[in-house]
Amino acid sequence: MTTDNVQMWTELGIDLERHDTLLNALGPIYQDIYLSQKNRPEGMGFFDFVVGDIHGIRVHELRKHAIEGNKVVATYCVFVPEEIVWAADAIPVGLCAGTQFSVPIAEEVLPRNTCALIKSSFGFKLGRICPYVQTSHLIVGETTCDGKKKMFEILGEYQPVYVIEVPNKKTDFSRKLWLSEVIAFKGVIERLTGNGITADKLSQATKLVNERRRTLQRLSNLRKARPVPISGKDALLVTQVSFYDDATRCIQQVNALCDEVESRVTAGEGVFPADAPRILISGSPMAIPNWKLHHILETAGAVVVCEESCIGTRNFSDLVSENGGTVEEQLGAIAERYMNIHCACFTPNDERLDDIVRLAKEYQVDGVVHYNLQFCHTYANEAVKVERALEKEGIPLLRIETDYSDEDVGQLRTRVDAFLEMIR
Ligand code: BJ8
Repeated sequence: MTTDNVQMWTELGIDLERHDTLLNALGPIYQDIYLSQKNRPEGMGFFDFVVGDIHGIRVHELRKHAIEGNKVVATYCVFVPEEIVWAADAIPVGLCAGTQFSVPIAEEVLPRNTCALIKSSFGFKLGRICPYVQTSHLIVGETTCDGKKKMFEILGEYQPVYVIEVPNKKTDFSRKLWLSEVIAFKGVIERLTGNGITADKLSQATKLVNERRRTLQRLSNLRKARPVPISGKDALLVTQVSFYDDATRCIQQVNALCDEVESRVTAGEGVFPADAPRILISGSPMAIPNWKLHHILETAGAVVVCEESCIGTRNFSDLVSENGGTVEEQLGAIAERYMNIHCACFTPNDERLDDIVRLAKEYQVDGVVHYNLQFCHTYANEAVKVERALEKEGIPLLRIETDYSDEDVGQLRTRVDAFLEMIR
């Protein structure tokens, strides 16, 4: 822990005692879950470094950006069009909300029977333990689920919050509403930054974000190989880091990692035996440092080859069309691309069922694990339809409902073992 960091955290109003406890706990967990893995690609060294310095260099970069008069915009959901933020010379940061540590703090205010992701994110602000939140000038929320949208009202008492309205249906009317929200968001960001968004800036931003999506697609495609050249845990970490690391650096690092992983595929080299059960995880997103389910599966002999979630394919599968010449055309392309995110907040959301079946086939999985954060009603209810869709295709499914605590790890291990036994 450098003096520089401590001074920065103090200036940001961080509760240093709590923060120390959090960082001191993260080290041994990371050692146990990540560094103990065998035969990892060398390119993961960069991502280990980023996690090892999770509240250091990147926060310094954001602070420098802010001190120079620019803005930092924090988000919680892949529905927030980050192209618009980049185009105004602001930096978007996808906030993590994947630790149990901040949950009891949030429960001082929020009801206990709220999903862990919501509680964890709120607890970070309430407990003043996240320097990314503290650095940001605006938090952008969304109306995706009831718990989140009501939490954002309370969060707004602590920090400026703007809520973008995501429709619940995909009708023509909803698409118009969404386009108007995207246009309104552009105005919000222009007012925040004082910078007008031009066609040129928006085009550059679109290309940047698309490029990051392409590199993540590249890594994802490499996981189709048998044997699998990279663990699910490592691939998950790469996506988690991509939410807050500098986009250009991230693209370079992911591409370097992909070059190495590609050579492994050519050499037929894997991190798990070729006959290890291949698993697709589908459901709620897993924010850093939520590695629980991947760790359980991969220490039970299975390998996670794909995530149908907002930390996986939903985040990078689709690109924004780069053909638009005017700002209006570009905003239209952005709105269209984002409406293709098949989140369970939509009704109906049959496209997600199609995605799961398609991905299960493309990645040649032996089974699907439906991951549901406890108290998340949208994904819990949709799991019924996922089950039916997979049953029709003869693809085995295990439904898991859990939170961020370690209390149910033993029970989950038993269920995972039984599932793997069945599909082997
Ligand atoms: S687009 S999945 S990132 S909303 S798990 S907070 S839904 S109660 S996270 Fe999500 Fe955007 Fe959708 Fe993706 Fe609510 Fe459910 Fe909690 Fe959730």
